[in-house]
Amino acid sequence: MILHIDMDAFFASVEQRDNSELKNRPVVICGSSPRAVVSTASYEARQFGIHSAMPLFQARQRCRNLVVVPVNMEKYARVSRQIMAVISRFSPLVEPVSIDEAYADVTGCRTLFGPPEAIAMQIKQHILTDLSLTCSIGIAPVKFLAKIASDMHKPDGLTHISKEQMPAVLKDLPIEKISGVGTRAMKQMGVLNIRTLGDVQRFDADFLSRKLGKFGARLFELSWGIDTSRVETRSLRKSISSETTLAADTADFLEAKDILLAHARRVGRDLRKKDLVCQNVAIKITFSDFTRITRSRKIDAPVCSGEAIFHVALSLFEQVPLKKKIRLLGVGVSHLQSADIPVQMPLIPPAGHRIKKQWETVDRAVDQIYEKFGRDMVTPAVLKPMTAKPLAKGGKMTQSMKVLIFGKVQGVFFRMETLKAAQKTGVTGYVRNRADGSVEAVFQGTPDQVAQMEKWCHTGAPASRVDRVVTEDMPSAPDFRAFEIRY
Ligand code: DCP
Ligand code: MG
Repeated sequence: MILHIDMDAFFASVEQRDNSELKNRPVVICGSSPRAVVSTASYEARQFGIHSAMPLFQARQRCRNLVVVPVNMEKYARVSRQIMAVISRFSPLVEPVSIDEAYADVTGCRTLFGPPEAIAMQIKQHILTDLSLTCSIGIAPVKFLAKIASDMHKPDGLTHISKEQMPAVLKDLPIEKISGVGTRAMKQMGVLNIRTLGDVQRFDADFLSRKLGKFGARLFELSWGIDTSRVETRSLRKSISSETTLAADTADFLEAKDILLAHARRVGRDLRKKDLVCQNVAIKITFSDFTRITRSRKIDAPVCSGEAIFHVALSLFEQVPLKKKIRLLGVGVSHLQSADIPVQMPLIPPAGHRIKKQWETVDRAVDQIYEKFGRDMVTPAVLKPMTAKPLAKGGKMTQSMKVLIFGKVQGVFFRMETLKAAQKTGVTGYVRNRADGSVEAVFQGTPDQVAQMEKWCHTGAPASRVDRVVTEDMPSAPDFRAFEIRY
């Protein structure tokens, strides 16, 4: 028998537990940007129709007294480890699947702890008394049904689907309850008039495979209650990803590229921290109208450097026609394996192999600096964070502007001349060449100074031909002390 344990409104319950003022109130846990989305909502907030992934502004519209609490991931990770420790007291076969859920195979634990319901009740009791939190547990002969069962009587539920009850439950089970059903599969099943697993039973395996691919074959098995997946104790994570909702929707390819690089580096760092390598890279884009696409690619040899991940992510990104503005961008990796597993190298190393290895060495060195001195000591020049700074001394208004200059602007010369002009004007910031041949400059100073520099960009240095100048006000002022040339 398999147990699936899932915490109730996890992040919110932890915060309500730790702050008595939040008890019985509609609470959402949310990032801090103005466009943040809800991570989770307390059950009180859910009564207003508020749910995970809902933009905060919408949640506020639904409930005027909503309490917004910032995410404290470290705390939730700590509590998560405590929960997993409780479950592990009852079975050696525990598979944590996310921060707040785990499977436990309790087949061989009857003599020690009693039948599955008794074990589930003890786990619930310990989580309540030791951690002051509630969870919901599903018990079933197979994994996928245990997960469905844990969701049936939330919060604080305990649902047992016995072998005898399985056929009846399967028959009426709506297919959207099965994890892994994407919108495309849903559409195709709609065409076939499939709404429940009972409907799936009307078709044979070949037909479903033809119509729905690999997923069709799995669906066929599930419809008859067959799920051969086991509880995997090795807590190797299946995927690692990093994504952000942008501060403002963008259609700027270069900006998107920088964001992809930042995510790729973060994912690479996570991989190396866990001594893992990946062989599949994916990107996720949500557009301004909330439509979402994902693209992924398997790569020949496992990698763990941010640069290698970025390379694949960028080539995936370049194939996506950008007809709408981007709202969210993310990079993820999967097909993970331990970095220690020896990899068969081809006799002739593939092109770029040496460079790939060099990047891994650079990344590992940077990891060590991070560990020792904190996150922002070393950052690729293109990703230098633009941290908000108070107004300049004396309370003078400062303005920051990013300028992109396209044309035959003759890099070195243009940069030197920009430096001189900027020093003369007294602005701070930087100028640098971009990979596409354009020049990027960021100026910070009084609005007058910035306007002067912007004008200067149009005329440019003598002998340079400026075709197009794109300016953009920057929301936060960068921490510049002088004006510099960046490479
Ligand atoms: N989470 C998140 N963003 C999402 C979904 C979830 O950050 N889009 C986080 C917050 C949740 C936690 O993961 O607290 C666990 O996710 P669940 O789907 O299990 O949701 P909850 O535990 O919050 O609620 P439920 O009682 O429905 O399980
Ligand atoms: Mg949960």
